[in-house]
Amino acid sequence: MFSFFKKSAPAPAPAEGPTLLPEGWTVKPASTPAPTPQALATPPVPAPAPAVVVAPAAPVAAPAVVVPVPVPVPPPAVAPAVAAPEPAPAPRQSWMDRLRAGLRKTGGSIAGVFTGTRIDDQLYEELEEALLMADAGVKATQFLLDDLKRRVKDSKATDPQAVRALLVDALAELLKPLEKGLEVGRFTPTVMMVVGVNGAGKTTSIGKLTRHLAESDQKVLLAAADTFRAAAREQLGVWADRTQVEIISQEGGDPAAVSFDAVSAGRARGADVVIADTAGRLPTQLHLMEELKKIKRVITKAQEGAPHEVLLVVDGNTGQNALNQVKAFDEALGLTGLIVTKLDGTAKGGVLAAIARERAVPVYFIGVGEKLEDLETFNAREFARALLE
Ligand SMILES: Nc1nc2c(ncn2[C@@H]2O[C@H](COP(=O)(O)OP(=O)(O)OP(=O)(O)O)[C@@H](O)[C@H]2O)c(=O)[nH]1
Ligand SMILES: [Mg+2]
Repeated sequence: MFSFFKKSAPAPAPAEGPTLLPEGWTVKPASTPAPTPQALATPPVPAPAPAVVVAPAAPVAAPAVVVPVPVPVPPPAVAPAVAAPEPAPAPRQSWMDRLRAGLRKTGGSIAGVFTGTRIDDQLYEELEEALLMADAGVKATQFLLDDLKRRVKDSKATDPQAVRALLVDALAELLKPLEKGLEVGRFTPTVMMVVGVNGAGKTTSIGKLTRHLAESDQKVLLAAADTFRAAAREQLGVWADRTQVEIISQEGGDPAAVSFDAVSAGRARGADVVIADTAGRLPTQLHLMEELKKIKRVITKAQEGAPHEVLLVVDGNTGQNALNQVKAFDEALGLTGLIVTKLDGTAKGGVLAAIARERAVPVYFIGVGEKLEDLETFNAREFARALLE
């Protein structure tokens, strides 16, 4: 059984202290932006503590305590590493079908390599070409080829279909380090910051994630920290409307201030999860990357140890470019997880292999379409099978 996220018991609460603000940054009760009407009819946010200018605040390590949860939550999504097809529960089976359909373009050209009758140099050359075309990148392609040749030798495989099955094993093993479930419940609230280039699917993915969380009785508060695009707030609102979700927004305001308010409000209102949606930007736009760093710093001022998750949303369609984004955003912000969207209809789904080999940031979710059910947890073997079987 697969669950969309893992709910953990709360970690011991950190000692309450004064609100720490970054250098040059003060928050006075009078200037605290009032929640907009879109912040839904909720009680006013208690003003942050009087401004205390402290620089620089020492980062506080989150307590590394993992407590088993005595709640009826299914175990984390880990598929047994066996070659035999494992029976999947019905919803997961229909996800497998969608995943398979979505990855057909990428998988088709790789699977085509195994239609011959002989295992020879030509097969390996064609496979190398197919993997490179799928944007697996030079390093992962080389790694997979070497690993596959070793497996073929060890198993004494004689027909190309057996080689294909061995490639499933090799790919599943390569992708395994990317498999990690999103965890909520250890911190109250669990604060997530979502970043990425323009149009990657940030807002849509937050909407889907929010629905899943809300349906599991998690109280979610959204920060519309994309203050550039008026439509962004409405877009979030469409998803939020159908749930018990609040949105903190301030059109044209400072995204760091909105994030600060949202985290403060989340704490005051007992939210389980606060998610900040940020505006799209290229990692080469240095001033905009600085702005993201500032949002992250200010979130830490609003809650010690936060943000607990810095999630990068990448468009799987962009192939090797997605890998470059992972590297650049990771260097700037220290990513904790990825959401890889638009794997439907792309011929570049091999990029996950490149990410696994070159910058193994966990992939929490993958998306193969625009609907709620098109975003699901990532499972390495499932992905390898959907791609190659
Ligand atoms: N085919 C497909 N489309 C997707 C997927 N995820 C998101 N989209 C679409 O991608 C488009 C952009 O999505 P947004 O969520 O607005 O992207 P964003 O990253 O928030 O964009 P900005 O805020 O402008 O940077 C929308 O039309 C979404 O419906 C996916 O997995 N597959
Ligand atoms: Mg957006």
